[in-house]
Amino acid sequence: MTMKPEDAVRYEVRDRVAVLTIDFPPVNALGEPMRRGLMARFDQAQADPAADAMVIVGANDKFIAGADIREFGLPKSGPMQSEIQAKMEKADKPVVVAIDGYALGGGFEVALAAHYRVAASRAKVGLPEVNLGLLPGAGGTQRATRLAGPAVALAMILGGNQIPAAKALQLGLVDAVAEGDVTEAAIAFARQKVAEGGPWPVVIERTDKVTGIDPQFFADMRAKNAAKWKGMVAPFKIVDCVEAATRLEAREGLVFEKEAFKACNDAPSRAAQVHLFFAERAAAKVEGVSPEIKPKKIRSVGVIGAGTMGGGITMCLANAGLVVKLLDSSQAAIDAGLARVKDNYQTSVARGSTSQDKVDAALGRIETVLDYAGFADVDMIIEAVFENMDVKHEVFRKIDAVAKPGAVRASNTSALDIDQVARATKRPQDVIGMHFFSPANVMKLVEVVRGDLASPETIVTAMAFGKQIGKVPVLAGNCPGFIGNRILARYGAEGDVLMLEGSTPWQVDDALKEFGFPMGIYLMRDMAGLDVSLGVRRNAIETGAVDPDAPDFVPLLERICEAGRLGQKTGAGFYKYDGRKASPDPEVAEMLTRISAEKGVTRREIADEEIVWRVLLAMVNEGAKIVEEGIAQRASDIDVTYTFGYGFPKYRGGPMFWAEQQGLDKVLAKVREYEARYGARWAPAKLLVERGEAGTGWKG
Ligand code: T1G
Repeated sequence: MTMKPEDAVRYEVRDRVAVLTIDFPPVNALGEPMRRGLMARFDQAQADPAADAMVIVGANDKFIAGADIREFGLPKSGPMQSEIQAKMEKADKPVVVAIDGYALGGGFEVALAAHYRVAASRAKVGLPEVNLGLLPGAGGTQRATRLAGPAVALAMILGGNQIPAAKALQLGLVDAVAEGDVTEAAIAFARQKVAEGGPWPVVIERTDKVTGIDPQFFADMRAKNAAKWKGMVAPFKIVDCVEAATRLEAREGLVFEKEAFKACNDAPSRAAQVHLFFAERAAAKVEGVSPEIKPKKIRSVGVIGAGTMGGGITMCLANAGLVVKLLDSSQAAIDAGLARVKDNYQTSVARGSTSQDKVDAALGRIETVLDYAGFADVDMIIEAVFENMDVKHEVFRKIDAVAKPGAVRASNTSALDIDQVARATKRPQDVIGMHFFSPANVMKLVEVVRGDLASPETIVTAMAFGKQIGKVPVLAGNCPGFIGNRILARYGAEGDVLMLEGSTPWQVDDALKEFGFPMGIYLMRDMAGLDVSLGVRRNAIETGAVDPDAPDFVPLLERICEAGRLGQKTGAGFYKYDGRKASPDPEVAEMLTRISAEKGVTRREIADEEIVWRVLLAMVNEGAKIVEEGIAQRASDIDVTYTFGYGFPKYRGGPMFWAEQQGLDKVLAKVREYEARYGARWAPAKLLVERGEAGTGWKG
């Protein structure tokens, strides 16, 4: 039952100021009932002789989260946001918004149509539509530019980030910041403006920030980002709109923006990125666990291993406000690890992505310990030690000796069997995998790996903890490679067969880059170091996951490593290097020719399209198997994993979403074609057969 408009926006008058309180759970999004309520209450305030001014505020300490994303793609009804904004700007009483929590997207666009903006000191404002493949479509590109200038507007809209109130005040995006109750502050502010008398400032009519702008500024912005924005629509349209604000009359600019918004909304990228918005939130939900089971509170964490991963994890935890105790086996190892952490922080400060104050505060939360006894009081312990089961067992036995009962014991292992790790401790129910991705202080994805022995409480605690530290957690079952690396192994093997048949590392990589990946499989391996890939391969051969005698086994990696070529760090790998510059290497092409001959394969020209389809369908088919085996809770979790951890382009929504866009019936037909040509490795997943034959999406 939809909420009645009069309930979505409450009305009262305090000190001759009409206070319109938006209360539209869960985030005060601008859904139809809220828009109707806002319009009705606005007219009421405008006509109310007892009100000399009006304040618009959100209930539950938040203003407005933006347009209601659930309405996208649906026929619009009720008053349009632009109608409400036009009334606000024409009002003959001062309109003040009181912003607490956040004012985002359409929410901040409502604020920009007010005469004044008062923000609580803890509030944040932003125009994050670009994260949905969109742009601010209710005047945000025009009003933000006219209020703060094109440089600030572009940074804010292209970045899609949330700007703290103090910074927003400094940028001119809000007029005042209130330490106390922001509604009271806004009422006082409004009364002050009434006393001063009008006219009241209308942002869209301002010109001081948009005159005399050099058009080269926008051309440079497009050129600088052309590679990064390739395949996307919104970023380019955002630059166009901000540029339009500097050269068109206000109303023309709004029309220009409306057309640009439509182009973004109609593009496939909007559906893809809205899918990811909801998929990311769905991924955080653990199916089949009673809502009675609550996550434990995590306030302090012990990290074992001050290496690259341990250091990155430590930074991530300290940045999230947690007390971190970092342990390693020697003071020298700890000092080296801490030095690396401080270097990383200094790089971030130099880049302007954080402040020295924040870095100092984070460093103040990091303690170093040489003895496990230092972990006696922590709520969680994360080990990031060498990937060897004996080493893990030794570490978990030491944890047992000191950890308080119920402390969560997490392993950062990227491939080992988490149940085998758990069996080494007296409290296997408290053991969970938390597979971070390097660099751990940057990469958003964390795979929470649940073994059979993990308790539901441990699982929900680890998932909530993933969000608490600003990560995107995905729950994974305990199988070789979990979700991400299991799929990587499958499509990496398909890339190898493509090379056996006639392709090259650079052709495969270029085809994937053209599709939208920032980097191809082989360049990525060269950068990680081929000794790492070789170790993974040897492990797969030992466990029987890979058969080196199989006709489709391609020993190119082995031949390259035997030639002492271990990737970028040795100046040669799948590519040859001039410093960091990679280029095709005839030596590798020659190796491939020999391998094809040894295998009796006649090499052929392979089109990029075949490369993309075979690599992507290898991902999709393996992803479907992972879902049907229960290793992933849902198909969209595969999309979250691949877009947040493996470089799959967000504007394509992830491999499973991409497959749905092609049509699962077409995908199934293609996989069956490959199965007929190549045999068992292309046997279609049962889930794909069911959905492909039914012609539905993954959910059925
Ligand atoms: N519309 C509909 N539902 C939304 C929503 C929205 N804008 N934002 C959040 N939700 C749901 C979300 O799916 C989840 O639902 C619940 O609210 C809690 O969300 C014209 C066109 C506001 C910072 O992009 O960034 O305005 O899972 O878990 O961590 O120019 O939600 O409980 O069923 O994220 O406290 C622009 C998107 C829209 C902001 C809160 N605005 N939202 O974070 O809670 S486009 C955005 C967020 C637009 C205009 C254009 C965050 C949050 P469920 P949550 P949170």
